[in-house]
Amino acid sequence: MMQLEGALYPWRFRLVLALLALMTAAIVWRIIDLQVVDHDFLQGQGDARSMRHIPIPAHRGLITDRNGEPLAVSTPVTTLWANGKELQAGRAQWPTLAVALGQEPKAFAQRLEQNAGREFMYLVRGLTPEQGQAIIDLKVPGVYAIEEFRRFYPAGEVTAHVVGFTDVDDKGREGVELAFEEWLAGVPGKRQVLKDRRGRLIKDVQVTQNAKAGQALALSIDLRLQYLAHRELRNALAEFGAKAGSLVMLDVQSGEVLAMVNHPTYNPNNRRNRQPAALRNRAMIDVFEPGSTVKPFSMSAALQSGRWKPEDRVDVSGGTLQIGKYTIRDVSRTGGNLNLTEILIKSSNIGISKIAFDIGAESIYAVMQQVGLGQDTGLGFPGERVGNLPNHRIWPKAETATLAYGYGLSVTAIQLAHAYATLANDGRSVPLTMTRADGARDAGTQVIPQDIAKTLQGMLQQVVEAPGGVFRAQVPAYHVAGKSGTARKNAAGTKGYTENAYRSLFAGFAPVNNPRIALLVVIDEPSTGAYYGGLISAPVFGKVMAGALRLMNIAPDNLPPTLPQAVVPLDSKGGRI
Ligand code: 59J
Repeated sequence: MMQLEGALYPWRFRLVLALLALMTAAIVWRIIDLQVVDHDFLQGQGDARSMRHIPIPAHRGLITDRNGEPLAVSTPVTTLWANGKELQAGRAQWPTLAVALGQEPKAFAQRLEQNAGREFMYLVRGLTPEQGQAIIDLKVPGVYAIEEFRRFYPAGEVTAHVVGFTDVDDKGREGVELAFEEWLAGVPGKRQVLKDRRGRLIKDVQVTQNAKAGQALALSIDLRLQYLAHRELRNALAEFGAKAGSLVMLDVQSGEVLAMVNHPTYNPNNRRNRQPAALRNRAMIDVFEPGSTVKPFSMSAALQSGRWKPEDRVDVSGGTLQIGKYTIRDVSRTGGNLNLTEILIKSSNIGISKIAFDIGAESIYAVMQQVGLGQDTGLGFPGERVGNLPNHRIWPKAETATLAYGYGLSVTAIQLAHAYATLANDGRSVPLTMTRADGARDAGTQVIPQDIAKTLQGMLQQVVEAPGGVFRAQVPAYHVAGKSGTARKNAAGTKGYTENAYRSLFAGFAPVNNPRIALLVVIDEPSTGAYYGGLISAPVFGKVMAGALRLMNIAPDNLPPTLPQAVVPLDSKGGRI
């Protein structure tokens, strides 16, 4: 066939061959041209441009208090960096750049010289986008910008332990910022760009994936109450020369944490000079022996046993009670026969111990467990401790007594506050929450029978209101219930107790006729002489509770009876007739 065609049209066949040969030659020439002649130039061009993906930072969710007050805000910032090698080309502009950055020109030039060999150095971080653009507009060779977000904490040290903070990469490191990381963080996007060899952006090609912003989070905290608590605790610590302190305020009905403060605290906006002691959210990560503040729960076990009524009496004379080699003491040495309410008012260790011997430690253990002492709160807060409520198959007498008046177990402040909230909520335990409880609420679990909870509320009201009671916890126009505690601290590294280091506590709730707020104040190692919980912590309780009841518009349950008003007849213009 070929031959036949070739024979038929010889000139056409040759023409096709010639054309093919020409085309092949052209291609070969082009290959040689590209691979050999122009090689260096093209290699350079290829290296010089490349498609890269760079991340688009996602906006981190806003954290607010329960009323929408901002507690953690992400603002766009510009970070300027420089390529030390490229900088050398624009030396003449260095002084202008230094002034624009607010730096001393000589020292600045020296720094640039030192970094002349480096391809990356930070010039300044966290400028406003306007400030950043103004410097980019100077067009100094080798100066570049990165867009970032920076977290700002408007309430600073007042909410530091609750809110926590993020690291330089905007990731949650502590507190709510860490606990709710997934909720807050969002997902970074991707942008395709054309960059040169030196990483200089030549062209913004396209956004391949939009950043997905994080979600906002409303905490249960009320910033007004938080400020109030912060101030009163700080003042008390200064007045009594105390080492540290915590305060926890709970909404009795919803389980919401309304305020949680600790001292010492820190400014989360300042990344430098963070002292480990100041970072501690003590209310959740420090455990302690609660001492006499647990006596109401031991008393609950007594009433629940059916063997004890509030008017029953216990002989506490002598001021000491010997249990083997172990001595139980009443610091107040009241003596005599005390009824159950008086045992709480006088805080008699002997009285509650004798009751404990009668009802057995198991029943006290059960109540303490059910109100959450030494139990997981379910909050899942970073670093939160569970504490320890020890159990025994057979309870020795000494352990029985010390459990009843608050030693040998360890709790966190949040647990102790929760236990009082349960008592205040007529014995119904509602799970705690750090976020605003909108709408549907967990009805909770009845852990103390309602009538017994109400009886205990009345007894604790006497602790505050009876003559010789803890009057410093009182609040004008409201009935308050609560219990003080003064506990010797463990001597470090021993099983014994110190002679001169105390923890002063007051826990309680109000208004007694319809309890709404539970409050715990813990003050660590007061040093100016006084150290009783009723003297150190009760006044803080009283002031903070008074402010909270007013700020939350809670109706008073203890108004003085209105005086009869003299009726003065007035004329139509309001004047006296
Ligand atoms: C106390 C304890 C330590 C541990 C004792 C306080 C014991 C005990 C061994 C001596 C001061 C003090 C397990 S006191 O909280 O009884 O709050 O207003 O630390 O008893 O056996 O110099 N509280 N406190 N006890 N330990 N172990 C009283 C009482 C309490 C008061 C005052 C005076 C203690 C009324 C405490 C308060 O109710």
